[in-house]
This record gives sequence, structure tokens and C-alpha cells, in this order.
Amino acid sequence: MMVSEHKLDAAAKAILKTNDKGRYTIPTSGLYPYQWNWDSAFAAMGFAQYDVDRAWTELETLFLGQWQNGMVPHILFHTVDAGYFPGPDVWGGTGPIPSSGISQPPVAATMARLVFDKDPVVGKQRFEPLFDKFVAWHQWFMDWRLDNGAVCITHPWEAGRDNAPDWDGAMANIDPSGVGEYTRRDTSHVDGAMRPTKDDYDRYIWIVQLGNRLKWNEAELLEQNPFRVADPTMTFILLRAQRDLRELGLLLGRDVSVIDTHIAILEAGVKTLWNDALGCYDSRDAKTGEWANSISNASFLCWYAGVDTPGMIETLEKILSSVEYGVPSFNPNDAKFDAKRYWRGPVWAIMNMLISKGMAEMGVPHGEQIREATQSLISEQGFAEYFDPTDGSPAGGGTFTWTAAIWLGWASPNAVHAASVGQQQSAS
Ligand code: 9WN
Repeated sequence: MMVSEHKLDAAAKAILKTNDKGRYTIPTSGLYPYQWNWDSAFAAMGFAQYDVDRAWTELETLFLGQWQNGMVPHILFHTVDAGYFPGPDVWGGTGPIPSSGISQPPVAATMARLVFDKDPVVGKQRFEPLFDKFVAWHQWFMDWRLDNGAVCITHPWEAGRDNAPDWDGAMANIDPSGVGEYTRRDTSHVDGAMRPTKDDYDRYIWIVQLGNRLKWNEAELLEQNPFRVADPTMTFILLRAQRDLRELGLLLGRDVSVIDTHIAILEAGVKTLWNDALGCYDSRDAKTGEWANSISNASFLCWYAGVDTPGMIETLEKILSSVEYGVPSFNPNDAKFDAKRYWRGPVWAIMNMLISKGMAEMGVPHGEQIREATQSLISEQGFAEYFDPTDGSPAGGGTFTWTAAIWLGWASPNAVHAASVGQQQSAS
């Protein structure tokens, strides 16, 4: 049944309220009972549409978990919940709050800028104490994750695109035979056909066990972890985040010269993700040098990072004409495409927003088409975790925080999404 737009705005706020644990939100109860890094950043953007104070609190809580080396973990286990595996004991995080040992795509500075713009007076007060923490987090990526200027992941969960075909080659180089017995909890909450396979999970847990054994010492992990993939998600998102952090720094009267240096390094790094034979930005195994040959939704984050590249729009047009809704997480014309299995085909509202926002800012056509497709998906199918791009059917968890936030801040007809907001300088 179609619900009127106004009611959907209220429904989205109700979801944020349901998932609000006071000072942070969970993505959805049951399946994801903790604070996740990029989910929280999107939640802040959603809250900012009607409660700027609560939006800043969300980001402040996220940074309470920052490690001494600057890393901001991908999960903060504020209150232990047996419904999620792997929990804090398996991870053995070494920060001030029990946590995982890896990070996640750093969308937070970009979302903070959107929150800031809602009320710059409050923004200055609340962002001032956060600025150095953001700089330290971004510095951590620059220190420990770069390969020729492109940002690498050391676990598929770090990219936020858990089982993307991008990692298949690097995952095959892990022998997970010593991983031992464990019980997955995700498949007790949602249909296993929508989730990563056991082969993938064994390797996810194997890398976590290695990190825990090494006490998450980055130098040692660099030598011992066979999984290291230079990733467009991380590279484009960090480049964009650095540009937004720079603008916020200038508003606070801070020295941004370090950020300028980082931006130049990342701009050069982006070029190393261009797979000429594929005609697209791609993931590259930093250990073997092999391309993933994957046209994914992360490939189309180039505009979001301020990087326009001839040929990318034609590639996107082909993808858009192959499915009904938005930008699928993987090329629908590839044999590995799986319309319902997580990051191997489904469409995600968060990625649609980042891609479309970048396109609108750079004057590239079809950005609005992606926004309208997302609007239809959510109004017809609800606030699902993600959707089948061929028929729009909802998949994964329901009453999802980031889908509600994306609705409020971008997809709703009532959302203010002026192209000038969060505008950035272009790289090319
Ligand atoms: C592992 C919370 C998170 C998202 C990720 C998404 C999924 C977790 C999982 O859920 O990952 O981090 O257990 O599957 O892939 O992007 O942040 O919504």
C-alpha cells in the first residue's frame, strides 16, 4: 500500500526513535544490536533534519570509541548482546570501549558537514572538540592503509561491502582451516540466501582471530594478513571526507595544510584504481596486483570524491538500463550477480545517495533519476536494509536506521538536498 510522503517522514523518524539507545543508534534490533561506524554517521545526518543536538551526540559517542592510534572502530559494543556474532571477546579490541579492531568507510566528516550546515553556530561549538579527532582518524588511514595512494581494506567488513565479488580473489588466498567451530547469528535473523556464505564467514572470522592474536598491531598485521585490497569505497570516501574536513577546518580557523597534502596523495591514489581493460574504477589486490574486474556501486563514487572520468557515465548508463531500481551493488550483466545476496547485487539507499549527490554536484546527468528510484523503493517497499534491484523487493533486516536517515535527509520529497550543500572542489 502506498503511504503518503508526510506519513513516511513520520515513519522514518519513528524508526530513528526505535533504534535510538540514548546517545547512539543501532542499525536495527536483533540483527545489528551495536553502534556501527558509518551507520551512525548516516543516522546523524538523519537526526539533523529535525534535531541537530541529537545528531552531534551520535558523532560524539562514535568518537568516544577512538583508539590511541587514531582508529575509529567499525563496531562499538556498548552493551553486550548475545544475538550478534562475533562479539567483543572474539574481536579483542584494544580501545577505550569494547570494539572491533578494524574501521569502516569514513563518511562521518561529510555527514558532519551536512549536520554543521543545519546550524553553523551550534556546529562550531560541537565540531571544535571533534576536529582533531577526525584529523587523527583520517591520519590513521594515511599511515596504515595506503597502497600507492589508494586506501586498502584489511578485512571485507572494513569496506562495509562485506561479500562483494571484489574480494573473491583475495579471500581465496586465505586458508581458514584452523578457524574452529562457531555459531553464526545473522542467519537466525534473516534468510541465509540473502547473507554471505559459510566460506566467506570462515575467512571473516579467521582474519578477526589473527588480529586479536596480534593485539591489532598494525605493523604486524601488515606483514601477516594475506588480505589487503585497494578499494574504491574507501579511497573515494576518504578523499571526499578530507575535502569536507578541510572546509570545516577553515570554518574553525584551523591549519589545514596536512589535509591538503593528504588530498593530493589520495587524488594520485584514485588513478591507480582505474582498470583500463574494464573501463572502470575497480578494486586491486595490493598483495598480488590483480584486478577484481568488478563494476560495483563503489566504482561510481568517483563524482562524490570530485573526480570526473570520461567513460564512467556511459558505464553507469548501461548498468542503470539493466535494472529497475537505482545502482546495484554489482554489475547485473556479470555471471556473479546475485540480486538478493547482500553486496553481490542488491541496491542500497546509502550508496545511491552518495553516488547521486556527487553526480548532482558535478553536473553529471541521471543523479536525480537515482534519487527518484530510491524514493520509489522506500515508499513502496519500506525501510529495508537493502532491496532487490530487479523487482524492488525488500531484503535483509527491516526498520533500518540508515534507510530511514536517507529518506529524511535526501530521498523524501520534503528533504532539502541543495547541490550546493557539501560542495567541494574538483580534482580533475
Ligand atoms: C559487519 C550494519 C552493518 C553495515 C555493513 C553491512 C553489515 C556487518 C554484518 O551491517 O555488516 O560489519 O554483520 O554483516 O555490510 O555495511 O555497516 O548495518
